[in-house]
Order: sequence, then structure tokens, then C-alpha cells
Amino acid sequence: MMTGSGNAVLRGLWNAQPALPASCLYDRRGSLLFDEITRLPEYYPARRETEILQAAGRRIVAASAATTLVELGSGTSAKTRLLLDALPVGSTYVPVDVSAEMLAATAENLAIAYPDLTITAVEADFTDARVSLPAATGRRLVAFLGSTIGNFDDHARAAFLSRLADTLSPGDTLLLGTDLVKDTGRLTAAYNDQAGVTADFNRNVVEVLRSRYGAVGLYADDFDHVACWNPAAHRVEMKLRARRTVDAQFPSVRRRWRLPAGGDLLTEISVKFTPSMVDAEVTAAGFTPVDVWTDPAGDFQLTLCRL
Ligand code: AVJ
Repeated sequence: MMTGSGNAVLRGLWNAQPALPASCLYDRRGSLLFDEITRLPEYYPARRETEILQAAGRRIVAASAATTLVELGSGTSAKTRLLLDALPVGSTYVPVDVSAEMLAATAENLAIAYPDLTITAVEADFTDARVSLPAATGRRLVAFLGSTIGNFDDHARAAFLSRLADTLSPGDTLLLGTDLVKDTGRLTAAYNDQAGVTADFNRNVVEVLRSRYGAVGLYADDFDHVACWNPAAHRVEMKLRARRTVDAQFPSVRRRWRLPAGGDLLTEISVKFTPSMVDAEVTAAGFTPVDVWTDPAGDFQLTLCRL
């Protein structure tokens, strides 16, 4: 059933460059496919970020002096535990996720492993400006990992970071994961793996449009998966390219959607950063960079910044 927010999601289809928000990638199957992607040989970001947290997690949490960990787009991944392990006993964990199912599973799993941890789950889309975080007695460390910040374009990133700064208190910290600019071949391979898992992940958007938004006349095999580097925008762009003329209906918004053969639907952007870009963007939002950590290969960066 399409919610009112469906109009906001679908309206990009009728842009000059048709586009959808990255949220359309993540139904249950999409989330499982993304989990599989993180284990692919070509997709280095998740491994590199985990390496950094294994090496520096305790130093990062100590530098934050936080007793509350807020995780935007929480995961049950090993990364979360590397931060929780470093928190003082009696701390609080605030996972923020759109999926109530994911939150429930996370809370259940962590309550066993961390009996002294208070878990306050927040079911919300952290990109929604109206999201408010629960008040905290001590300092908060907000973890926004995975380089998911790269899904936002330049304007949306600035707005997101500024809004986040507005919701935090002086002394709170942000731990931001960012994938760094590197050899274009490695970047595009990470989004177009040999096994075709990313292609399945991308084409799954069509199933989301059918099941969640009621699309009629739209089929996954109408599209090829494309991942390309856009140097001007510093980003990998994931697209669905029409193999043939696409002519579909969206009865819930009473609109027809056509895409000519060879036309592209932009399904995700993944901006890649330089250290100076990260520094400039968090500073512009009101944060002060405290320290940065990279993996030995220099592929990925974690930045701790204080408000
Ligand atoms: C979860 C958004 C960080 O952009 O690298 C992985 C999603 N897309 N492969 C990314 C993704 C294609 C991933 N993020």
C-alpha cells in the first residue's frame, strides 16, 4: 500500500533525469542483497571501515567521552559492536532505523550480549528533518557509518549535517564514515561485481516500485544495471538502463511513466570524498574535526568531530 510519502518518493521519476531516492533499494530482499554485497571481494568499504574500528574503536569512544551511542541507520553488523564494546558500563545505545523489524532484532541480540546496556530504539528515517533524538544525560556519540552520507548530493549533505548539529548539544560528537576517492576502476568495480549481486540489488528497485508503489507494466528484465564514475560530481552513479521502451502506469498517483530504450533511471549516488572535502563539510555544519583514522590502504576514513 502506498503511503502519502509515495508521492514524494515517486516524483523524481518525471525529472529530466529520472531518479529515485536510495530508500527504494531497501525492501527486505534489498537489505539481504546489500548484506551480501558487503562480503563481495570487489566491495571494499565495509571491510575497510571494520578494520579501522577494530584498530581504533576504543580510542574513538574514549576521545568522544560519550555514554550514549546513537547510530543512524543502525545495523546488527560487527561494526556496531566494536563501538559498544568500548562504551563505559551502564551506557545507552540508540539505534535509529526505518525498519521496526531490524530494530527489534538488534535490540534482542544486543540485550543478551550487553546486559548493562540501555537500548532505546528509534524507528525513524534519519534523513527526515523532523527526526528528534532522545535526550541524553551524558555526552552523545552519533555514528553515521558506511559512507552512507555519500548517498546525499552536495546540498542534501550540507542540510543533513547542519540539522544534525542543531539537534546535538555542545560536547556531543559525530563519527562519520566516508569512502575516499581512489582509482576509478576500483570504484566502479565495487558497484558492478562479477557475481552480479549489485545488479540484482539495483534491479530489485523495480520489484519495490511494483510491490510498494503499485507500478503496473514495469519489469526487472526491462533494464540493465549500470555503474559509472561521474568525475564532475565526485560520485559513483548506479542506474537502470532501459533495454527497450518502458511504458508503465502508477495508478496510485494516476500517472504514466515512459522511458525510451537506452534511457537511464538513476537509483543511487555514492559520493567519494577527499580528506579536505570531509573537513570542509563538517566544519561548515558547525562541527570541529577532532581526529581522523584511515585503513592502512588509505581507502576509507573515519572522522571524529565535536560540536
Ligand atoms: C550503504 C549507501 C554506503 O553507497 O556504497 C553498495 C550502498 N550501493 N553497493 C554505498 C551500495 C551499491 C552503500 N551504502
